[in-house]
Amino acid sequence: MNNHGVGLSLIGLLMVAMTILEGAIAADYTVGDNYGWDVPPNNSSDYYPSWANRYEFKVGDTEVFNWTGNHTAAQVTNQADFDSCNRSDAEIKLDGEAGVRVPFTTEGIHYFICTVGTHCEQGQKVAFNVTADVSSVPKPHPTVFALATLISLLWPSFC
Ligand SMILES: *[C@@H]1O[C@H](CO)[C@@H](O)[C@H](O)[C@H]1NC(C)=O
Ligand SMILES: *[C@@H]1O[C@H](CO)[C@@H](O)[C@H](O)[C@H]1NC(C)=O
Ligand SMILES: *[C@@H]1O[C@H](CO)[C@@H](O)[C@H](O)[C@H]1NC(C)=O
Ligand SMILES: *[C@@H]1O[C@H](CO)[C@@H](O)[C@H](O)[C@H]1NC(C)=O
Ligand SMILES: *[C@@H]1O[C@H](CO)[C@@H](O)[C@H](O)[C@H]1NC(C)=O
Ligand SMILES: *[C@@H]1O[C@H](CO)[C@@H](O)[C@H](O)[C@H]1NC(C)=O
Ligand SMILES: [Cu+2]
Repeated sequence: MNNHGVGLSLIGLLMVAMTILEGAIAADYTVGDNYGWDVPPNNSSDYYPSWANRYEFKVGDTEVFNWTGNHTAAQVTNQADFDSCNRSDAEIKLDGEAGVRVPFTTEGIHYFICTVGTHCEQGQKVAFNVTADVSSVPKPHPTVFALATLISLLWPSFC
């Protein structure tokens, strides 16, 4: 194998490694960060949307609803029910008294509300825009691709 061939194999290896690595990265997100899952300050309807806007949720990620007191994390199926805080088909996810972990297994908008009292009307609701896990659409990471190309170009000068 000549130098160029070695360089090309290296690119291939890096691409495979990167695909495996990206597939392995799944994040946990605590809803509301340190504030947790509660009626937002000042009943702010913008509190959870602006929290959610800071992240890109992927299939394989996990949401952690963390709370003290009397709340639920309940999934509703559509935007109309979410907007109107319609609890009638809400699927309550509970895993103990103080919180629940919800892994995202599918793409799409995932809607959650609290079904206690008027908490939902007071802004305790959150929608996640969940997109495909990058590992299901394998493509080289731009940085690694650039690095691999650079290494392959410089390879002869290493010898
Ligand atoms: C709540 O609203 C009051 C009055 O508008 C404001 O002074 C205060 O900073 C707000 N608190 C939060 C946490 O947004
Ligand atoms: C939040 O909503 C509740 C119920 O509607 C109301 O009693 C309370 O005064 C509101 N709090 C603020 C800070 O607007
Ligand atoms: C959940 O909230 C409690 C306080 O209510 C805090 O001590 C704990 O660190 C939080 N857990 C996570 C995962 O954020
Ligand atoms: C609430 O959801 C239920 C079940 O999906 C539906 O039958 C009902 O019409 C909804 N109510 C409103 C006000 O949208
Ligand atoms: C929590 O709130 C619900 C109303 O949504 C009520 O039925 C229930 O008794 C409350 N639980 C506690 C422990 O306060
Ligand atoms: C969800 O995210 C995707 C990818 O970022 C975007 O194309 C789409 O418009 C978003 N959907 C909504 C309803 O925000
Ligand atoms: Cu609540």
